[in-house]
Amino acid sequence: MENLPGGRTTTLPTRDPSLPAAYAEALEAQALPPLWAALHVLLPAERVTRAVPHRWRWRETRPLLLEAARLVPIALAERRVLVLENPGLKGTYAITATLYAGLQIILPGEAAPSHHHTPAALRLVVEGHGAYTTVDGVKCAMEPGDLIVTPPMRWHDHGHEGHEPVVWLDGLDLPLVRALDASWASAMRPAAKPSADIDSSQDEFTAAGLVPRGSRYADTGYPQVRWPWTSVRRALAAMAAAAPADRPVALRYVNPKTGAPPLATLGAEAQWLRPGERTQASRRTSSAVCHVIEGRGETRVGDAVLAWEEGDTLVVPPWHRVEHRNLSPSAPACLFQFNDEPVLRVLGLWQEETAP
Ligand code: 1HN
Repeated sequence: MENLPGGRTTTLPTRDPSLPAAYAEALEAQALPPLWAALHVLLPAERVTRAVPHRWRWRETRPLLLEAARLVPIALAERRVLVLENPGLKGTYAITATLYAGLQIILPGEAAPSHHHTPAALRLVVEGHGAYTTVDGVKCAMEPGDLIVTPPMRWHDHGHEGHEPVVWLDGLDLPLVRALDASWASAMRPAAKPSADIDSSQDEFTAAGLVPRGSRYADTGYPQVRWPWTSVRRALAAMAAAAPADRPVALRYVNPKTGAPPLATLGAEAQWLRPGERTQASRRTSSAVCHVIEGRGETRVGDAVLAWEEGDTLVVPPWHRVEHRNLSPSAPACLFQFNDEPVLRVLGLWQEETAP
């Protein structure tokens, strides 16, 4: 895998210098570039990405978020977010060619107004208590480690009834949707009172393998929009207690009625690393954003070794070999990730290679 500036969005060669000048000009005048001038850039012999492995340390991003909350009124920003922009993709607001990630902060009493848009979004709560996101009228509590999804074109807003700043990680398919020229958002409007004060993870989807015969929630195609961290952690711990030591302990978040990814374009997973565990190296054609929910360790991504602790976020560009290590001799580590795997799969492009 190469992190080349020859990647996707740079301008392609359109001229063959060996052609007679008059002919080359005629081609240009007719908007007819010769394919052979660019064929091996369009179809490289080795996979190419401009995205590079990178880590954002929570101890560095946190004070900058708190400062944003002092400097920028929510009414002005609408969404108070510092974007995790890949250093190889400057000026794109993208963390990989397809994925967007940002850290959003909201203060007690603040409200981020309601809107809807074509990109799909998910939120993973990093710190703080008492905030909520309302998705299509359903009020979803936001506690540390909780995952909330806002599918395309669903109204959503954020509020805060607690006493300390709340920060979450936003993940969107925005660069992908922009590449499709399909990015659009409604105007903002003040949040309406939620129609349901709790979400289905609290009353209808409380146990794996059970789905309600009839639901009190509107049938939106997304029966579950919140996955509380307490449930996910309990499931990981049970799996870790039973699994052989050489089996990875990882769970995929799915639509509980269909088993499909939680969003058409975005997959999400939680992984439990036992004390001292080192995962088998593997690479995938999908890209991913990993967030440390608890613990400390290091991850090799391609040639980079990124040390991490609670609250840190890492980016894994496509086809980069990944190997996680929990550096604690006594405590587990929990990593969350979101990825574009569903897109690669539906296009027939998903591949994984595990080192022997
Ligand atoms: C968005 O709608 C939110 O609703 C956060 O909280 C981040 C980044 C790009 C586009 C839309 C939100 C976003 C976003």
